[in-house]
Amino acid sequence: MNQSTQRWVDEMAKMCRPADVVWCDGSEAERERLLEAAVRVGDLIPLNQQKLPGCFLHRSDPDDVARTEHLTFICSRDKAEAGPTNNWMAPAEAYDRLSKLFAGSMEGRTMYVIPFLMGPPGSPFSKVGIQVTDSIYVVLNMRMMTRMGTVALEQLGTSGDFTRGLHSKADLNVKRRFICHFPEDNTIWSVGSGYGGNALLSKKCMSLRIASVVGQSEGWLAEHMLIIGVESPDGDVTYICGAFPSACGKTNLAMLIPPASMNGWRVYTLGDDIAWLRVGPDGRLWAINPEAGFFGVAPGTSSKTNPNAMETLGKNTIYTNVALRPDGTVWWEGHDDPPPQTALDWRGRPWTPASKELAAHPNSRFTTPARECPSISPEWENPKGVPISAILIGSRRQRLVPLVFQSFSWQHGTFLGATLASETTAATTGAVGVVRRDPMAMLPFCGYNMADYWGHWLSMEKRASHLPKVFRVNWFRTNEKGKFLWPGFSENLRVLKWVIERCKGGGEAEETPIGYIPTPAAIGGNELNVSDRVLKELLTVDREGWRNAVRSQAEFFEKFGDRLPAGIREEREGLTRRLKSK
Ligand code: GTP
Ligand code: SPV
Ligand code: MN
Repeated sequence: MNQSTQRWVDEMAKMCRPADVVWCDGSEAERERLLEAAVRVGDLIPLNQQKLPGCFLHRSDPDDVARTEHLTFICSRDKAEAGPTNNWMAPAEAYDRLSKLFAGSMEGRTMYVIPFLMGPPGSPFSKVGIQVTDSIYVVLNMRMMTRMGTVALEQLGTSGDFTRGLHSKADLNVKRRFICHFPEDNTIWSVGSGYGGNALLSKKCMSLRIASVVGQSEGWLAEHMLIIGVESPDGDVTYICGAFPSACGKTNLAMLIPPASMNGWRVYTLGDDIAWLRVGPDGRLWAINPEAGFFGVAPGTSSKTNPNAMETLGKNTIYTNVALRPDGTVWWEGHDDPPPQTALDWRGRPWTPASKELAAHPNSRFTTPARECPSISPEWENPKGVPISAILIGSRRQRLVPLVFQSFSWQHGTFLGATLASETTAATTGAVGVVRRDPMAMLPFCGYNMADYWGHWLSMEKRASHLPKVFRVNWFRTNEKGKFLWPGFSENLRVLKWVIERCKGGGEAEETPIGYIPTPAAIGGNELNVSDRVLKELLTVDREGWRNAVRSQAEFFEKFGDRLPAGIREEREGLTRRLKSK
């Protein structure tokens, strides 16, 4: 046993005072034991094992169903390091306040020690973390979302270089909930929540908030991005990353199945939420998915929208906050099956189609191993990663933002990312449907000053000779009645096709003040169920609307004062100028 890990675990146990301490090895036998214990303490409900082998349901506390951004803190020594978009607490104060909440918080419970590896074994990209937790649900999720157990300790060897994650459900009281990150100590303390992004410390806490800081100092990027390989009919595979805010379509795009009209095309899944990108010896950006599973949004997932997910979900899956049918199977809004006559809703209360409330929570989720996905890429565990040709930056915008457009340059692409805004979703507590700024889909996940983060993106131009092309996409335009104008899902491949053509020097486009926009002919064609009028609307620049948008960007950028990189200022001036001229 590595001494620094043992010493740290002893220290945490001394503070939390668990009844016992169990080190996880990641074995099958351990999985069986954990599942049994989880069912015994009521963390998991076994589902119909004939219809859903290896599947279980978890109901979380009704006050604990999404990330709580207002209780999430970056605890850097200097407040300015956290920047104006993060909550900040001084490290000494955070340790002091949280120590009091952790003291004795595990009494009568087992403390599980979870060594985990983010990234493929043996990859130069990969990082080790150790999380201690008193939640069996968390252990079982971490077992799917990471490479857990002996494999991580082997990668660590005698090194003390690992992320220290302390987690306790404590009493699950939102008044005593904190998710604190200490980038200077490579440490995360999370108390009072058992929900996904608050409690699976490998995910947003380590792989984005902590990793973004490490990436800045080591010259790489930690991003809230999906990774796919798109095979065109000639057999060539183009790798693409996509940054979309929470619940804005990453998992769906990552598992896309081509529409019948696009014979010979194929999409391979590499990742659905997080990408780590490094400059390779060839001057390109290479990406890995540090995770090993999917923690996906259930509502809206069906054989029509996402058949690959539906197939993956049939076995070895933990469902969180979905509805339970009388036959021991699960259901959610947008499921293949019609609403059940009777069910138990996500809180376990009787539900019928006449009920006013939803059966599944809008942020209900599935946790499932990536390797079981039918579209998983043969390259997904390549220790070198895959070379990225394009980055998509997408969000939910009912108005203004066209279906797709291409940036003029890396600097302009960085500006498109920096000015990203999206309508809020159920993935975080608070109002839904409000437009907010969410740069690079990283607003809740960037572990340091957002202006410095943009500077870091801009600096990639000095580090890499062949950076990906950057595109803005928006699947979510609606008409006056709130109906989606674009069919989305599999038809999004039409957009990817144009993106790939652009990367290879082709693809018909028109130059506009905001970027290159495809001609309707480049996207449309046979069997697309969208009228010419609507397609034109999706690909038109509303100049007046964009002038207003640029004005509102000014207010956001002002928050960053002198730290705002010159490149971002230049792009804003450029856009303003282009929108003025004819
Ligand atoms: P996180 O896991 O929170 O990061 O979310 P995500 O970005 O992976 O989003 P996901 O793919 O799970 O999609 C969220 C919701 O958007 C689901 O209800 C989907 O059905 C819906 N959605 C995804 N793609 C499309 C699309 O192309 N068009 C429309 N209209 N809805 C979509
Ligand atoms: C998101 O909210 O972006 C998610 C789910 O992917 S969570 O793990 O809660 O962050
Ligand atoms: Mn996400």
